[in-house]
Amino acid sequence: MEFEALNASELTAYLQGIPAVYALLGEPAELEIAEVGDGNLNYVYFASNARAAEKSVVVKQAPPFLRLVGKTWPLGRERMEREVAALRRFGSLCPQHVPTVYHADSQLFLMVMQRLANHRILRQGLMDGVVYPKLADHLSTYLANTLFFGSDLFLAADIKKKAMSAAVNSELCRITEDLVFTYPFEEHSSNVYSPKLPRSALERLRHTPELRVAAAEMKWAFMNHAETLLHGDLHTGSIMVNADETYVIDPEFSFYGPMAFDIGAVLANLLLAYFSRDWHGRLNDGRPEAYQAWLLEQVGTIWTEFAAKFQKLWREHEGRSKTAFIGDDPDRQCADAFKARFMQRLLADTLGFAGCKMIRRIVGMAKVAEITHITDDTARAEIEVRCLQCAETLLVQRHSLTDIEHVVRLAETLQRANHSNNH
Ligand code: SR1
Ligand code: MG
Repeated sequence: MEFEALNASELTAYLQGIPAVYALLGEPAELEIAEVGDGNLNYVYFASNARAAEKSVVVKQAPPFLRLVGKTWPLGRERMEREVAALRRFGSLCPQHVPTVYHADSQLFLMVMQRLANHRILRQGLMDGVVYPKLADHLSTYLANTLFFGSDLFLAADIKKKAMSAAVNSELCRITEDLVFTYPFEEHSSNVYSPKLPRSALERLRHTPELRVAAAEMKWAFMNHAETLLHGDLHTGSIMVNADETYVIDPEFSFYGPMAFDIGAVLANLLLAYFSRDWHGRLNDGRPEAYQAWLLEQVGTIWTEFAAKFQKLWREHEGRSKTAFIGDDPDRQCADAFKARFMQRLLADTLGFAGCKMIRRIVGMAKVAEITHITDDTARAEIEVRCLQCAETLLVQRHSLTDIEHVVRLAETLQRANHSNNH
C-alpha cells in the first residue's frame, strides 16, 4: 500500500492507544497535532494536550522516501530503527544531552520522544547571534562520552564487533559517501550552485589534485575506519539548545565510523556560521566581529575540552581495568606516545572531515540556512568562496595544522584578507 503521512485524527487515535504515552500527555480527550518537520528525511509532529500545552511529545516517522526530494528517491524505512537504537545508546551514555525515547514502533517506523519545548535549533540561534555559554562544555562532553564508550578503547573486542554489525546503515552511509565525499568534487547533476559563485571556485574543487586526493582519503576513512558508534550527521541543525542545556537529536545516519567525523561536523558548521556572520551580523547590529570571536572560541574550546575529556575517560578506564590497549608497558612511555599520536591523528581527521562537510554545504544539494538566507548574491558568493578556501586548507594541510589554534588563525586570516580586499 502506498505510504500516506498520518493525519491528525489517525495520530491522535494512535497515541491514545499507547498507555505510557497517553499518560504523559495527561490522557486528554483532544490532542493538538502539528507537522513541523523541516529536515530532509522524515515527518515530525508535535502532539500536545489541547488543554495543557506543556504536556507534549514529538512523533517522528520515516516515510519510504527522502522527504527533501519525494517519492522519486526511495529510502528504506529501517533507518528509524537505526535512529532509535542510537538515541537509546547515546542516551545511556549521556542522558543530559540526548532526548528520551518513550516509544518505538518497528511496523510503522515511528517513534515518540521527549519534546524539547524550551530549546531551539542551534543553527537558528547562531544565525540570530545568540551566545550559549555552556555549549562548548556540553558538546565536548557529549562527543567524549559517545565516541569513547563505543570504541575498542572501552568495549571488549567481541562486544564492539557485535555492536558494529548491528549498526550497519549502508543506505544512509551511501548518501554521505556520495553527497559529502564524491559529487561536490565532480560535475554532478545533484549539485546546486549559487548564482554568482565563480566558475573558478568550482574548477578548483575539480582540478586541484591535492584537494581531490585529500577528499578521497577522507572518503576512505569514512568507509573503512569503524572506530565507534557515530551520530553520523552532527551539524548544527541536529543540536537543540538554550542557555542551560544542549541536546543532540536526529542520529538516523548513525553507524560505526571514524570518531573524527562527528567532531568535524560540529567544527565545520561553526566555521560556516563564522564566515556567514559577515552577512547576518551586519543585518543585526552592524558589527559581526564580537560574535565571530565567540564562534571561533567555540571551535577552539570544543576541540581542547573534547581532547581533555576523552583522554580522561581513557586514563580512568585503564586505571579501573588495570590493562592498557597497548599491553604491558611499565614506564608508560609507549602508551603515552601512542595516545599522543592517536590524538594528533584524530585532529587531522577532524579537519579533513570538516573540510568535506563545508564544501558539500556550498556546492552540494543539501544546503544550510546561514548560507541560503543571504539574499545578496554577491555577498553570498564572497562568503561561499571564503568557506571553500578554508575547507581546502583544512583538507590539504590537515597534517600540518597540528593545533586547533592554527585553525582559529586560518579562519581569522581568511576573514581579514576579505575585509582588506573589500575596503
Ligand atoms: C539527501 S539527504 C541530505 C542530507 O540531509 C541530512 O541531514 C544529511 O546531511 C544528508 O547528507
Ligand atoms: Mg537530520
